[in-house]
Amino acid sequence: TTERKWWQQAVVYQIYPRSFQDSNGDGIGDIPGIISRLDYLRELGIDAIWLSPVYRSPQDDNGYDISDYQDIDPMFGSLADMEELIAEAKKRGIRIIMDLVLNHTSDEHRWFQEAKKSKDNPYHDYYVWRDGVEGELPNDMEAAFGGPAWEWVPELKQYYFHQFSVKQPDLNWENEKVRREIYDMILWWMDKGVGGFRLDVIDQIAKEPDQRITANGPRLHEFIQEMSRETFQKGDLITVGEAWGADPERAKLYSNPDGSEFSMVFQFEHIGLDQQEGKSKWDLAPLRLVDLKKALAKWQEELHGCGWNSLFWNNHDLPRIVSRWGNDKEYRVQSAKMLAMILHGMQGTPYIYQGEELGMTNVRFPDISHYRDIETLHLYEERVEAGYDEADVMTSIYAKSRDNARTPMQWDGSANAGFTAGEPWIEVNENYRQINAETEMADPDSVFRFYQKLIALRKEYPVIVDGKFTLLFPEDEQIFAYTRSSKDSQLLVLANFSGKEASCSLPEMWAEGQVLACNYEKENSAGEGEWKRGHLRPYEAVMVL
Ligand code: TEU
Ligand code: CA
Repeated sequence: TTERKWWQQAVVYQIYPRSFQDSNGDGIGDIPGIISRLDYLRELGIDAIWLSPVYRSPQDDNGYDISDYQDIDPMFGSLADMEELIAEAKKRGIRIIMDLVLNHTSDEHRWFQEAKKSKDNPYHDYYVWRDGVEGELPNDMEAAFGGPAWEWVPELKQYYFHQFSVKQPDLNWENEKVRREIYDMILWWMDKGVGGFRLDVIDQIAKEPDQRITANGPRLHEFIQEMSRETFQKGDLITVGEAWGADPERAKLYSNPDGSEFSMVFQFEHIGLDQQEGKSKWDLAPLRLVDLKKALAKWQEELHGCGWNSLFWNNHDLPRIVSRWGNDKEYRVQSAKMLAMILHGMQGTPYIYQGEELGMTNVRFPDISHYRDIETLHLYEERVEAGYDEADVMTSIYAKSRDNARTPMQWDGSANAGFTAGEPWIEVNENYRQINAETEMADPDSVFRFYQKLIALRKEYPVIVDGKFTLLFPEDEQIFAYTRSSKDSQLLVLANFSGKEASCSLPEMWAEGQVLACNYEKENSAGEGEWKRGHLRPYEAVMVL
């Protein structure tokens, strides 16, 4: 068997810098702010921080439009601040994972500024161009944030291709000069001591726009294996690719234990389960637990022993899980803990998104003027103009806007939740007086303390890292239960995913067992969860060894 890698036992925390901690009163989170919160993260017990982009950027897509990969945007601080963060985190046993956006740059990147000067400029073929006639698009492909995927440049009588905003021109990975520049940049960050990389929309770097192929192009794994050989494999890094188009077969290549590509990928099969078939995330449909269990179980079974899963409910693009699939009203604490246990009991590397460990919820701003995200604003414009009922559009936005994840981190009950002394770039969720880190850390039965316990359990019980996953009661519509088994140890995770009482007849072997964690147990009691009688209270969850 291949020896265990450090990131197979690690837990990663994602920081969205703009919303984490402001240190200079401009209402925008920054790197010195993150440094001031490293002790909080050490207390939580995490091993690495995935930092959403802090590079120089015009901020059209909040930093996922990079204009200089080797400089820090002044709004977040300086390269010296970045080097201090790496050093301070290292002192606390925490690695820094940088977010690499390699599918596209900002149109303000010097490469694009050069490329659009002329067709024979040495940088022209760093991007994807098509000759054409104004008003006659090369094809009818759409960009993710609205409008066509082709933008006309009159001086060149050409269109350039952009899968995201018009200010995010796609890079041409067929050009080996592009690949070489990217590899040199990655090695430069590795020399600075970063512990890993998250690769933005990495399955979209191999594309064939004329065939309308925008992901999983024929050369994808060739490019990834070359990048891995030329850079990652020269260090002891964690690398995680964002791959919306991944399936288990592809993931076996991405997360091959031989290290030829990445450590793992973010796949999104479970994330797409509460939307109408063949439509967008804004076209809501209720989640069916049986579908969720089937999707997650498939990934657990298919990658066991021949790949590696990432485990996540949240990120900066997703609504907050306690509002999405838990109950953020009368069962906020119980359901947040239940969701955490289901995720952290599975095989893979768990990711915690800032505020998830506090049970932070979605936001409901009074109207669209309070929203900031380019994707949300485009959606509103598009659907209201198309005649959708404005209340229905807001219902979709309340459920799925990326701003649900981007309201400021709630540190305490003081003004702006302690996030900033100035005007925050986006308003703080008004429930910050009840839900904040200070309150959570003072309460032994808080969501924070439960996450802390789950993280510690992963370090203490090898079966949580290595054990084979087996789903129980696959057709039950309330209970999510599974076992993890290794040669000398068995673990049971048993959870009521619903707000109503549930019961099940547990296999006899589970009549006894040590309760490692239960979300109804009071920290200071030896309380036995109700699970022995196979009876589960609303959102009750228990982990038994
Ligand atoms: O996201 C990829 C992506 O496709 C998402 O934008 C997704 O489509 C959407 O958020 C959910 O509908 C990555 C980054 O995570 C995202 O923040 C960037 O906006 C995007 O790439 C472009 O870089
Ligand atoms: Ca700031």
